[in-house]
Amino acid sequence: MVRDHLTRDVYTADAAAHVFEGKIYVYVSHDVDTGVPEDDLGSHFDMMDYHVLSLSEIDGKAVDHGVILDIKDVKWARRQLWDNDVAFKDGKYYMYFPAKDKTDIFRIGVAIADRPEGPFIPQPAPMMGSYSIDPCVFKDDDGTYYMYWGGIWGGQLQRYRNNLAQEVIALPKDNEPALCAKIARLRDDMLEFAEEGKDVVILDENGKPLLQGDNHRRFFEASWMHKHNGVYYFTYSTGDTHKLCYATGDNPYGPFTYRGVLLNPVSGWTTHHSVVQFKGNWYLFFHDVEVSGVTPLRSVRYADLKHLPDGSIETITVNYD
Ligand code: FUB
Repeated sequence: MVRDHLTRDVYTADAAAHVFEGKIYVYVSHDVDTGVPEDDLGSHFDMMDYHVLSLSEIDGKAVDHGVILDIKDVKWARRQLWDNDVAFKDGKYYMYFPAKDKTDIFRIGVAIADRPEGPFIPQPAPMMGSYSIDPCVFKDDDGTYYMYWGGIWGGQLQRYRNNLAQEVIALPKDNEPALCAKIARLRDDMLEFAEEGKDVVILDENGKPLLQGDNHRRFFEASWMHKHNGVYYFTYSTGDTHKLCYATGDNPYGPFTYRGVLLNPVSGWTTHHSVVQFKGNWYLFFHDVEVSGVTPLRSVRYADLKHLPDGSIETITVNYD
């Protein structure tokens, strides 16, 4: 069942849903209309703060806890607070967020809170060696935390190879292996990477890496990781083909094998999500633009997610009739 939007009072996107203290907390980008024209770099996603909404019951009313981090408090950041994620460790909540720095390069910052609803206090500088967008932090059963991140086009992933900025900025050719999302283990203090970022490789049915030209299946942005029955599910957006897809593996680093579509295209250009288990059931949180009718102003909603006995996931479709 596809459920209604969490709120119509503010525009919300890029939902990162987690269960903390028995409630679902949905950390969202806060879309606003600042008049920036739409372009292929996503300049119109000109967000300046984050909100978090909570649900005590899956069909309850969402509570908007208001602004939990404001760009004016992030000294290194210039603009565009895009998708964030939050992890809990040893009594503290750690928010990971991308923003463009004073030179218009995306970096990933960390902000810390004592409560799931913030306020989050940013660290004075972004994470060392961080780049691109869409951080997602996954805690494995052994207590290790990993960050997945990256996004092409406006997300600037094509500027880097092997974690190094390139002089010539280009995507791989259509017949070359696709640019991958990145993964790195986090340091025990949660503030920095503990290792170099590695490629999150997605293989096709023949065990070959997906190609850049395979834009109905290759990675674009919006990494998320969840684990079900011991299987690691890497889910992501295909960007210009507007799907959420999933790939499975037997460890957090992969490689992962492409399995199918998780969410068919929704209204609006972007598609971005999270997967969470609450009281024994699984849910997909995502956004569309049914409320506003325009791509830059998105609204988060959610749907039941079903893992099937063969390890696949039932494809979700929003019916706009
Ligand atoms: O919200 C800005 C960007 O749009 C996100 O970082 C992408 O994943 C896409 O949802």
